[in-house]
Parts: sequence; C-alpha cells; structure tokens
Amino acid sequence: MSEIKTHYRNCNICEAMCGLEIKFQDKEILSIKGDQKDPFSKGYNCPKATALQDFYTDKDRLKTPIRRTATGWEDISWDEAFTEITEKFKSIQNAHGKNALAIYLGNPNAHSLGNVMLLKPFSKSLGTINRFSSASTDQMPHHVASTFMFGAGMLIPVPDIDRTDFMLIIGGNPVVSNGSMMTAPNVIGRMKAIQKRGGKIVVVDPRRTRTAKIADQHLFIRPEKDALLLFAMIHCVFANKGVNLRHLETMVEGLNDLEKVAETYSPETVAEFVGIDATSIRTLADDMMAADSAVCYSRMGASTQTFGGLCQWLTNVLNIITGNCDREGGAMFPQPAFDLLRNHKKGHKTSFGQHSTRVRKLPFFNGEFPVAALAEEIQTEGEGQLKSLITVAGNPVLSAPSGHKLAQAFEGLDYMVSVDIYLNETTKYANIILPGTTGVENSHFDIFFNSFSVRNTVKYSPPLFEKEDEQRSDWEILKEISERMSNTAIDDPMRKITPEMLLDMELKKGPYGDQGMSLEKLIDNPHGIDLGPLKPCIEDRIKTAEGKVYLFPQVYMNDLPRLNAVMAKPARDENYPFDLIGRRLVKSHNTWTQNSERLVKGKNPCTLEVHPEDARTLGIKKGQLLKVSSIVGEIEIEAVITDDIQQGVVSMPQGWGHNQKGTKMSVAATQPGVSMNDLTDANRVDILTGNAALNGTPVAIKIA
Ligand SMILES: Nc1nc2c(c(=O)[nH]1)N[C@H]1C(S)=C(S)[C@@H](COP(=O)(O)OP(=O)(O)OC[C@H]3O[C@@H](n4cnc5c(=O)[nH]c(N)nc54)[C@H](O)[C@@H]3O)O[C@H]1N2
Ligand SMILES: Nc1nc2c(c(=O)[nH]1)N[C@H]1C(S)=C(S)[C@@H](COP(=O)(O)OP(=O)(O)OC[C@H]3O[C@@H](n4cnc5c(=O)[nH]c(N)nc54)[C@H](O)[C@@H]3O)O[C@H]1N2
Ligand code: SF4
Ligand SMILES: [Mo]
Repeated sequence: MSEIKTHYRNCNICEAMCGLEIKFQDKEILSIKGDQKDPFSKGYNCPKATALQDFYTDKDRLKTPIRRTATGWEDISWDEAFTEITEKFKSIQNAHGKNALAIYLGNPNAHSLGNVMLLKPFSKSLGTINRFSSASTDQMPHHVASTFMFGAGMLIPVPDIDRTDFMLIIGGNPVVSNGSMMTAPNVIGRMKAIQKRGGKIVVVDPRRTRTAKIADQHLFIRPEKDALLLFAMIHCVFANKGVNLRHLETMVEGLNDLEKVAETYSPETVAEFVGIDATSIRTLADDMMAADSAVCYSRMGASTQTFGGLCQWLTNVLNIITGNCDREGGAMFPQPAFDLLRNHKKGHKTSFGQHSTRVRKLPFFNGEFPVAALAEEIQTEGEGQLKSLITVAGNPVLSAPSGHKLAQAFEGLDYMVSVDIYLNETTKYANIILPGTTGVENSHFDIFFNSFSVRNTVKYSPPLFEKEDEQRSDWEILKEISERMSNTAIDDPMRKITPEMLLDMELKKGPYGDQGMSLEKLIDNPHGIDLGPLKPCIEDRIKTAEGKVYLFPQVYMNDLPRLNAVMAKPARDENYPFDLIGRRLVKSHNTWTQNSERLVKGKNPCTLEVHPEDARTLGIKKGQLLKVSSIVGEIEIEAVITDDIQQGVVSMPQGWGHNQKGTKMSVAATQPGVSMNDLTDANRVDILTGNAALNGTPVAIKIA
C-alpha cells in the first residue's frame, strides 16, 4: 500500500461548485470532505458529495460499450461501436436527410469541462438542426429574457446574495437544491447572513419548503400565477412613484409602455387568482422598494410553468425599475475568467424563432428545439420525421414531460445511441451505449456555473484517478464520433486538441488574462482563486446593438393576452381538480444518483404531499396508496398529509420511477419510486419559450 494522499477538486454534481478535499490511497477513496481552503465554499458540502465515491465504485456502472441483441446486451470493442454507429447514422441521413438524426443533451453535460468544449463540434459534425436538451425542462426562459433584454442569452443577472438587504425568492428552494442560476455554495449560511445583518427574506411558493421555513416570511401562491403577482408588484412600484433606474437611466427603453400595461394589473385585480391578498402584495412591493438594496430571484417554479417566459422577464423588470439591477445587493452580472461572451458581438441577431418544430411549431432557440416536442417529431410521419437519436448524459424518459410516451417513441426509432454511464430507463432503448468516465476520473472546470456565480472565483480540478485502459472520457467519445462523421483527415491538427488546451487559451484571452490567468496558474492553486465580489459592469457587458436595456420587448407584449385569459377562466379543471408540483430532495439529484446506497437508504421519499383539508374531503389516511391521474397517465403513490402544501395542490419528487424492466441500476431498483413525468403533459408548455410546464399539472386523486 502506498501513502495516503490528498486531492482537491470541485464537486460537479450540482451548480454550487463546492470545493472538496478527498483523501485516497492507491485507487481507493478514504474520505470526502468540504475543502476548508476553498475561497468560495469554505468547507461546505452536501451529502451528495460523498456519493462521488459510490458513483466511482458502482458495480452497475458501464465501462465499455455494449450492444443490444435479440438475446440481451453484449460487450463490444470501441472500434466496433464507432464503426457501427457512424455507418448507421450516415445511412439513415442518406436515406431520410440530415435532420432525421436528433441529439438530446442532458444536464450532466453542463457540469463537464470536456463535454461543454466538445458539444459544438460534435453537433456540427452530425449536421442536424434537431437538437434537444434538458434546458427546455429548466432554465430556457432565463436565457430568452436575457437575449431580448440584455442582448445575450448567457448574460444572466444573479442575486448578489452576500450583500443584499432584501431577497424575494419565487419558485426556488435553494436550501435543498443548493441554488440554481445562482451558484452559491452554502446557501443556508448566506441566507442566515442576510438576516444577521438585518435584512429580510421572503419566499413565494405553493409549498412551505425548507427555504420558506428559514425565511422571514412565506406567502403561499397558486401555481402558475407568478406573472400576475410580479405584474401587480410592478404596478405598485409605478403607482408609488417608486421607479428609480439609477445608473441605467439613459440605457433603459420601454418604461412608458410598461407603465401603461402595468396599470391594468393592480393587486386587487390579480389577488383572487394569485391567492395572495392585495394588502400583502402591496406590502411586499413596499418592502422591496424600501430596502437599501433588494433582489427578486425566481427559479424552477417560475420557469417550468405555462408562463415561464413572462415570469423571468418580469423578474428582471422588477429588479431594474426598483434600481436593483447591476448594483451591489441587487441582481448583478458575473465576470468569469472563462467568458462565454468573449466572442459575442454587440447586436448579434438572436436565433430565437428562426425555425420552429415541424409538428407543433414550437420555437427554436440557442441551437435547439424544446424537448416537449421530441416524441411527436419521432412519431409523426412525413417529411422531416426523426428516425434516429443520440442521447448524451440525459434520461428524458424520466426527466421530460410525458416521459412514458417518449419511451414509446424511442421504441419506434430506426437506430438509437446513448453516451451514458448506466443502463437506465432511457438508454435501454439504445442499440449501443457508450460509457464515458465520470466524476473523479475526469478533469473539471465549471464553464457555465462560473457565469452564474454570486462571486467571481476560478478553479481547475485535475482527474483524481487515471482512467482504466478500456475506458474513454465523454469528450473522447464525442470527438471520435465527430471525426468519423466528418471524415476528418488523420493528420488534421484539430485531432490533437484537448479541452485543457482550449481552456488555457480562453483563460489567457479572458478578462483576467492580463493578470496572468492561465491553466498553469490554476494548477498551482488547487483550492481555487478568489477574484472578488461581483462588480457593476453592465456598460461593458451588455450585448444589445445600441447598448440599451429593453424593458418591454415585443415578444412579451404579444404574450399578454394569454396571461389575461387566465383571469377569465375558472381556476379548476373539474376532472383534474388538483395542481401537481414537483419537489427536490436533499439526497437525490435528478434521475441518476439513486444508485448510491447511502443516498437512497431509509424511508421511501417518493410520496405525494396532500393538504389535511383535501385528505379529509377525500378520506385519505397517512401512508395510504393513492391513484393519481392526469390527462396523459396514472401512477400509484403513498400519501403524506401535511399543511406544508397549499390546499388544492399536491407535490411529489421528480426523477424517480426506477422500476422498469430491462434496466440495470440494482440499488435504485430497491427504492424505485414512481415518475412524476408519467403525469406531466408534453402539450403543456410555455408557448413563448417552448419550455415544459412541469409544475401546475392538473391531476385527479383517489384512493387506490
Ligand atoms: N417533473 C419534473 N421534471 C423535471 C424537473 C422537475 O423539476 N420536475 N427538473 C428538470 C430539470 S431542472 C432538469 S436539469 C432535467 C434533467 O434531465 P436529464 O438531464 O435528462 O436527466 P438527468 O437525471 O440529469 O440525467 C442524467 C443522465 O446522465 C447520466 N450521467 C451521469 N453522469 C454522467 C457522466 O459523467 N457522463 C455521461 N455520459 N452520463 C452521465 C445518467 O446516468 C443519466 O442517464 O430534468 C427535468 N425534469
Ligand atoms: N438536492 C438536489 N439539488 C438539486 C437538484 C436535485 O435534483 N436535487 N437538481 C438541480 C437542478 S438540475 C436544478 S435546475 C435546480 C433547481 O433548483 P430550484 O429551482 O431551487 O429547485 P426546485 O426544488 O425545483 O424549486 C422549485 C420550487 O418551486 C415551487 N413551485 C412549483 N410550482 C410553482 C409555481 O407555480 N409558483 C411558485 N412560485 N413556485 C412553484 C416548488 O414548490 C419548489 O419549492 O436544483 C439543482 N439542485
Ligand atoms: S451542494 Fe452541489 S456542488 Fe456542493 S457538494 Fe452538494 S452536490 Fe456537490
Ligand atoms: Mo436543472
């Protein structure tokens, strides 16, 4: 046995970028703890970090390619796999056109240096317009709002949580999720610090979440009514002469138009629909205006709903007109060392809506179509029908709306490939699975999450363990497919390029390049480097043609009749009288971490929360099995009775349902749960952005 050594790296499971200290001996991990010397996370980590070890040692994890045959899966060599895949892809594209091949990219791609670097050339080499990703079940409305208001989808304002005096959290549960579109390790500590310095936190959520329990105030809201609440708050700001644009005075366009429209959304007009009384709405607006600095932060609950687009726009509007955009304690723009906007020209025309999906006409944006349209694009015959698919680090059968229907669509594909570490609910439909290395076997750099971070920091993590001979990294897999699909010459210099080479170049050309930023510098600083608090920088960072901030882009104006129609409709669907919303759990991450014994052990967490009054009306007892049905499907799930959930609303976790035949996740199968996305309806989308409306799904409940 050799000596015990220490390795430092960032955890790449969620967006928080916690620094970890890993003790190891030979190829065995002895302990995983928070790295006290990480300047950003300062020793914080959540229970999922220790499971990095479990993913590494997982017996179910695939390490070499496998191929589906009539009698089961067989191991094949990498060369055989790549040869078959490229032959099949090419012949399908020859027969049905380039666009007959689709790509689906899942969430872990965003958490991988190599994948982020390779995805562009990879997509290009496949030559198809049909790319889909988990972003359209997540944060698409944020990017659309930034595109139209600030000129670039990746120019996302994030809450300056460490300096704010007032934080309004709408549809986010960062105490459990550890923050999203807000990279902030130890969010609980940062929230408590707001309160310690005399500030206030208000949570708006149909569920009394752990975040709501820590906050100073919690307001229950009816699902999908956030746009009305935000409009009413904006109404109050105008009515109270509270508009204060500060240094954005000369940049902001559209204020008068906005004022006129906001006039119609008084707190009294919207209160009944929102489920929050007019006085509370007025007080909320007053509190935000009165605070020395304030920020409204809205997340998943406000994005994955039928008005996600309007919600993210109105959130930005509220921050701007209260003088809290690009200002300390407000919503600020990070300045990462790897600047994704380095080559983004001012006034660059957005791809939003340049194309639309064949069947339902949902909008193209940022190089992709909404995943809510994937099943129909596979199943609807005719010119442009999808015949083949490659998924990379994604599990849409469990993660996308109407996932069970997507599974049926996958069954009908001519050929499917998955780049994934597990044989799971999605990859079981593939003809070939190509497993990459993961977690501690990879080098890491957070390209995306530094762009959403509440503090500018930078860190590079080398691999902890060398990969085994038979293994390949995800990026090597993507690169090989790209080279074979585009017939790259053997002596082409591009073949030699590695993610590290590109990273080093970006760091040197980036905003800290003149201060000596480079990969070498990061290797010399294994705990990471602090680049300081966020700074006002909108004049330098804005990407609109004239350097203006557009407060009221036409796309949002066009969407208002849809919002107004909500106030003319009965609140409840008689057949499906409950609103289903999702919930995240401390010990699971989306659909894929449930194969870690220490994360899943204990009581079944996949339960339906029901309000005591609703339980009484329906005669439901604690622990009883319920049948929950929606327009697209039905599941059976155990009841939990709690007044943490609003009356008329029920909540269940997302990412479960690991009980399917033909999968190989033996630990997950012992605690399978059921899939929320067997109930969510792919036809319920935010029409503006194409984002899936996962929250607010109308459901019926009865005792099973
Ligand atoms: N109802 C409902 N649905 C939701 C949500 C919700 O709140 N409610 N949330 C949505 C959100 S925010 C998201 S981001 C999506 C996520 O949607 P997806 O990205 O489709 O789902 P994940 O569970 O993240 O899938 C990750 C996949 O990557 C594989 N994997 C893990 N690590 C690696 C790796 O290093 N390399 C490779 N190649 N594969 C790897 C896993 O085995 C798994 O198959 O789900 C969405 N779906
Ligand atoms: N432990 C853990 N952490 C995670 C993940 C995980 O699966 N597990 N997933 C990661 C991913 S991919 C993401 S994108 C982030 C998401 O991070 P968050 O957005 O913080 O996480 P959610 O728990 O989805 O929070 C959504 C909240 O919106 C509420 N909600 C539902 N519908 C509505 C509505 O109509 N209006 C309002 N106002 N609220 C509503 C829900 O009750 C919930 O509290 O979390 C990340 N972190
Ligand atoms: S909060 Fe996120 S980044 Fe931090 S240890 Fe947990 S999973 Fe990893
Ligand atoms: Mo996500």
